[in-house]
Amino acid sequence: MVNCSNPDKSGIKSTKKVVLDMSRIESILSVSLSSLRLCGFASLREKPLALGHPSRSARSAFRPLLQLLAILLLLTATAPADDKLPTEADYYPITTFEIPEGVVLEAGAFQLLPDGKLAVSSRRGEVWLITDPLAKEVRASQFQRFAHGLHEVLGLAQRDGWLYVTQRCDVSRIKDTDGDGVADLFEVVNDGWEVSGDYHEYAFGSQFDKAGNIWVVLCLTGSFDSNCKFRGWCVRITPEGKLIPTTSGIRSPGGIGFHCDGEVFYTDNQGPWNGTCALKHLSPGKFVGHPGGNRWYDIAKEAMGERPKDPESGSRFIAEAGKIPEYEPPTILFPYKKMGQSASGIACDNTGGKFGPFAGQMFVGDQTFSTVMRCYLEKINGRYQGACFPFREGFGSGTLPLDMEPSGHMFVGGTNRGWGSRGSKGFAIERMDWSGKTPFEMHEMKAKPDGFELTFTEPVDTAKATDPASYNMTTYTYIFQASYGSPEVDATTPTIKRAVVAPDARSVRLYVDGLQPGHVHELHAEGVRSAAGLPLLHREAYYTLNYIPAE
Ligand SMILES: [Ca+2]
Repeated sequence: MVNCSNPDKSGIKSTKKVVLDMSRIESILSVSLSSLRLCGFASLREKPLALGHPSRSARSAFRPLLQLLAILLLLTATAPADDKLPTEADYYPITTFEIPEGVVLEAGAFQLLPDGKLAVSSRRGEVWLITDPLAKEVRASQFQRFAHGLHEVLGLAQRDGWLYVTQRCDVSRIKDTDGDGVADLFEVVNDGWEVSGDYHEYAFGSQFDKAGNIWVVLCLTGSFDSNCKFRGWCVRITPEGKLIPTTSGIRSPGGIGFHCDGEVFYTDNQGPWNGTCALKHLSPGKFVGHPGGNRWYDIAKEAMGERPKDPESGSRFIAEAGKIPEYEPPTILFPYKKMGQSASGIACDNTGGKFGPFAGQMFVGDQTFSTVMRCYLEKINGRYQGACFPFREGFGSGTLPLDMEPSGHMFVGGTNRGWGSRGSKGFAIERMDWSGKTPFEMHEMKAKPDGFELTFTEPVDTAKATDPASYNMTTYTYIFQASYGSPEVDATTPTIKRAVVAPDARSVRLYVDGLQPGHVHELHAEGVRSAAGLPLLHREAYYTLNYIPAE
């Protein structure tokens, strides 16, 4: 096979080793065949050639010619085959908004308003309104400043004509009472937590849940400690403005949001008690891993009960989950430097197909990699777990907030102040749209008692998908420890015994010997092809197998 770099790694030309494989070469050459047709190669024109699929007779008739062309192509291997393949941009183009000159709009949160304007908050404490944010091009003239003087707004929600802002020190609500387009009424809704002035004490706020609450995740004071009230906690702010301590164990959030079923999740970042970045489920009464903030159980007893036992440093997530009833292990681990380095905003595709084939799935940003990842969640033994997949890279700055609109458009905000990012701009506001074309992707990765089931967005080439050699799987986990981060540990290599393709060619059952509870199962499906001959747009998946289903 032609072992090139993933085509979505934009700008990286493959120089890796090239091994001959006729089926792949034919796929490369389908383009050449089309070119020959265009050039008036008469006998080819008589064959009913579908683009990308030379018929069997055409293949045998022209095999010597194909082989010659193949050798020529390989000899001039400076033109990698992957350049001919579709890219992420063919399916999910990005539109970059022009930000007014002189404005530092480090995006913190989005909220679409009933009048169709998009509110975007900034880390510099401003709120801007963007008129017609779904336009083909969005110009600086469409921006108007609505509020300023707030403190690092990382949450927006709207209700009854008020815009609710989660800022570092409180949840407030603001309103334009005289209709001049600028907020003039500011009210504190709740300020029941404290700040010390430490730069790390971020407060990320959700939109409203079904009961009308805003959920706020409060970063620790730095990485290890909680120097003032409720740092390291998730709290809910009720419609009446009351604060309810909800979940302990937070370290350093990068975003908060809802799954399509209304459950609340946040992202936490690599550091103490977090071997790598992760998506975590926020359930009332639970503890999600970092005990630094647990000193506040004394004032949270009414909602939370007694302080849970601290986890044992050097242990593993699943071992501690077996010992500490309140502990909720990470839902999805994002392997460090593979999927990203700084997990951020969360958005769910509840558009019923307007954003493409991933309805019901979750999207999560990564600030360092300037990406949006995709997550498939399922509930096993009453707890969420699932797989993450690469989805889209190439955003302009460090991805922070994501917001999916019912129309099927996703707004993506960026900032890289404090932490560098692959996207080199200091800040960015962008929109990701679905082009209407369906990418060939792994759609879901479901845990089974004896392996996994993969579903695909397009039918697969049955012969290739049935070959266990089309797949490669390894497993590993992370140390659950008080010191910073963790390498991948406890690595194993399970055996994929059989791969069975369903009659509709839309799914494959992988029968695996050696599943490891508590491990990430890293799958590479390099050999899989669609029935139309394309490789997967993204060939890797990472399933966090906390629990193996009984059936
Ligand atoms: Ca006003």
